[in-house]
Amino acid sequence: MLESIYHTNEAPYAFALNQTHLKVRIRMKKNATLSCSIVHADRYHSPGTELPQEMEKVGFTRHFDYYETMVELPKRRLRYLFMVRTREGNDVWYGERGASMHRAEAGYFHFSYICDADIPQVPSWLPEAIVYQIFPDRFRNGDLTNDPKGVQPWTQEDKPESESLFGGDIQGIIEKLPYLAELGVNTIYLTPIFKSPSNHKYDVTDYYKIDPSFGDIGLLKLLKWSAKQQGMRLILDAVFNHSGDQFFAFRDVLDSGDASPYKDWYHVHNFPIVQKPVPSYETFSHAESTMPKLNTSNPKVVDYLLKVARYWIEEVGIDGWRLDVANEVDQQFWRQLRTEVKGISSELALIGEIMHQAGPWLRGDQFDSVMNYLFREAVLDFFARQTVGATRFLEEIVQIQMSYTDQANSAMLQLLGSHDTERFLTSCMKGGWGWNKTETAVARMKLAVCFQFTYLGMPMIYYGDEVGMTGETDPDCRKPMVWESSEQNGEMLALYRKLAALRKRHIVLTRGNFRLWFVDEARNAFGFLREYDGKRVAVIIHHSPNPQELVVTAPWTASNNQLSDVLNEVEYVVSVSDSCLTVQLPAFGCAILT
Ligand code: ARE
Ligand code: CA
Repeated sequence: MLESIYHTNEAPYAFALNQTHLKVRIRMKKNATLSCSIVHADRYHSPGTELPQEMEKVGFTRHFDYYETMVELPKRRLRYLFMVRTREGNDVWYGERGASMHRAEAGYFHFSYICDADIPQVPSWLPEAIVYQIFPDRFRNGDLTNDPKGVQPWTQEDKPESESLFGGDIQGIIEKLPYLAELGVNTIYLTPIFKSPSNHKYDVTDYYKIDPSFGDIGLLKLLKWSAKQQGMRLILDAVFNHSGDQFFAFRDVLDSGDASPYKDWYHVHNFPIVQKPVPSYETFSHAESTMPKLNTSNPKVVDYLLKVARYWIEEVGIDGWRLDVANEVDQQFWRQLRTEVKGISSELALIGEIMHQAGPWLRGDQFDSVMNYLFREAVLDFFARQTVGATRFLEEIVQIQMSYTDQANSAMLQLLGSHDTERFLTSCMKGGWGWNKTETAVARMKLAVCFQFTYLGMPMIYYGDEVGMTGETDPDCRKPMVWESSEQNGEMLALYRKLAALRKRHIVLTRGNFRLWFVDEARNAFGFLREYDGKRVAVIIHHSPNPQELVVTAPWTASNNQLSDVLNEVEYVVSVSDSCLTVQLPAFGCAILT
């Protein structure tokens, strides 16, 4: 197992939590170790003065076990190596020179100094955020007078096409703030609202104007103000990877070609510039001619975009940005954006749109969070597609978690779907056992939502998911919001409200760490604990179509041997003789025990 041991002195294997505490993680071959300790001292103390500190096994993935601990560094400096006890009872030493049976050969890792500026920090409100994503054209039409030409009736019958317009607007969102407050969300994220010819507005014409079919800056200010009255924050979508082809700078390049002062704002392959049949410049995706890619290594472009980011924060007081196509823009640009934005306030949120592994962007110098599509994939596999069992699901969840710092994990935007994907309920209806698909689809989605709301990070609700909306991928997932209560799934809505309320009531559900409690592969069930500041919650997820009685070791010793399930409002008694807990779980049931 020597070759399987891995650690490095940077995130996510070593990262500061504050000026004097360092989180240290190490990975090794699964089931090959009995224990692991970190042996450490201040870097300036003489070698040999290191003391061992036992690490905790915090999780496993398909092939690896992970151990973690928090080391206190009164002087901010650390020298360390690891001592791993193998199943065979041998001691292996592991330091910057590698793994060895001899301590002297292993060398030492150094975490040289915890510099203030390098401590990863996320806005303090992110772990408590419950985010509601709105695609403005489809949420609520609050003002018929601003409707663009060709608006379709607000019904579910006609499938939305790529070009469809439904007339939703900012006034509609303001009107529905009480609905959102009652749902329990505290953060609204709007996909782009700046002037643009499309319904989605990812092809921006003017970064300083609200699209007239949505409203104007006055109305956005009113939205921000009204949301604040209801305790809600507002996040907007920034499209900085590309502009629209109607954007003034690109128009100028189209008009003046090589002579345009804006020609270096883009990546033009050759002049004369052509849009069709194949654009002679870099674009978003394959050849989206209406989305020319901006050259963010041009300081003028950087300056322009940073001013845009600043403007909406200062003028309207928005609480952060979601950054479109974040993984295709240079990281140097994102660092500059962070400096600019955090210079205004460290409480402003920066959330990247990165659908894959996002480690490089989440080390504290670029984003606070990303839209966690990897989480969505894992949840889809287990709850919707049912292609994996409980063990494999947890392995995937742990793998994602172990690739980020604690700070990033606490702020990750956990989504089941978005305006770019099939809706989660639709995936549940397609996946799974051949029988009873439709009936169990809702139950399976509800169970997934229970997990989403009791796990780390910020749960995100894609508008309409809470009332049982269905839809294939873009554009079908963008149907107009269902408002008639007779057409809404009331049980789904009630569950979302309940979970949002529980998250508010139990701080441990937002601030607590995550520890596996048990996995029962045969019953396709698992349990985990969230712990914070002496408070604890235990969650059981039971993904099976049959009601079952589960007997598990009590998650902790309660003084009165009583546990309350705050989701279903039942009381359980822990058997004193064997400290076992017997829980009655309905089909696709969840229990949240305090
Ligand atoms: C339009 C049509 C679509 C059609 C497409 C074809 O609506 O039906 O398939 O054109 O070109 C915006 C609009 C879209 C529009 C698109 C192009 O919202 O409706 O599609 O512009 O005009 C990748 C990127 C990721 C990006 C997705 C869409 O990495 O950044 O593709 N997401 C953002 C926004 C989108 C937005 C844009 C970017 C453009 O959230 O809404 O699209 O500004 C795998 C890959 C991912 C890939 C993903 C695609 O997971 O690994 O990298 O994401 O598939 O789903
Ligand atoms: Ca309207």
